[in-house]
Amino acid sequence: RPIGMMDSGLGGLSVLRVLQKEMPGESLIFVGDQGHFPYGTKSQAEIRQLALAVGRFLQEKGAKMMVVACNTATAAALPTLQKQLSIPVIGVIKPGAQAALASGAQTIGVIGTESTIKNGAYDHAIKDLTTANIRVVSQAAQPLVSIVEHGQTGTVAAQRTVDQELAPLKGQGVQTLVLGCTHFPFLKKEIEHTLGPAVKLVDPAFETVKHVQAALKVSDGENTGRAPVVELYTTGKTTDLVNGAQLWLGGQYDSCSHIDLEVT
Ligand code: DGN
Repeated sequence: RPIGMMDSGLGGLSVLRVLQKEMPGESLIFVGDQGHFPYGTKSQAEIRQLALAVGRFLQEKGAKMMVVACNTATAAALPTLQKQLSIPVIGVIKPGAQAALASGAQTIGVIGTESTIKNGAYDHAIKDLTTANIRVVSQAAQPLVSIVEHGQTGTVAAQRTVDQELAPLKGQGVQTLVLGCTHFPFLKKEIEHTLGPAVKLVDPAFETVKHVQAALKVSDGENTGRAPVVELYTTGKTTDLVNGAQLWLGGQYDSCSHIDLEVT
């Protein structure tokens, strides 16, 4: 059975590409809820409703697990999804917080969508994991999401926007910065250029995939011997997801289809 994944858009592909590399035998079903993009400016209740609709779709498709490859949806909906779905659900925030703490930083910066930062999800996750006196400096950087979604990375305008959005983090003593939105690893070069080599960037995808591996080792002994299949679905335009998958997965997928979700 496949592993199900979701995001509001292309950001989730930054988690999918790591999963594909680390677990090449797994079939994957990815839903980009691009018809409802962006999640980052919606209310917690709306995000919960949408994430649950995607979760139900993945479950009906036979997914054995749901990876919420979206910080905004993880922050707003993880406990709801875990309660309402019968498959295990893994988010990106606890893994991201663990990876940030493992870097040994005393001052951790977090950038994310408006919703993730307002929710304080990383502050809580970090405080839950340690009693050490860690300073967390959070900064919403919502405009960076659209740059990635609209294929504008690597442009002068992208660099200018990253410079502007991250300016408040400068001079705050940030040693490690969590890319707390799955769209942001696709702007890694621009972010490195703005902050310089002294700031370590954490992409939660790597630790998230370790959580997936650990969960499957316990719950799944499956090995069908069949070639893995990667299916992409979008609630928006298929061309948008196809273009993203071409750019960020190097075209490594089998199909891309449009779906309408039943949002209740
Ligand atoms: N990729 C989503 C996240 O990790 O938060 C961004 C959601 C959005 O605003 N589109």
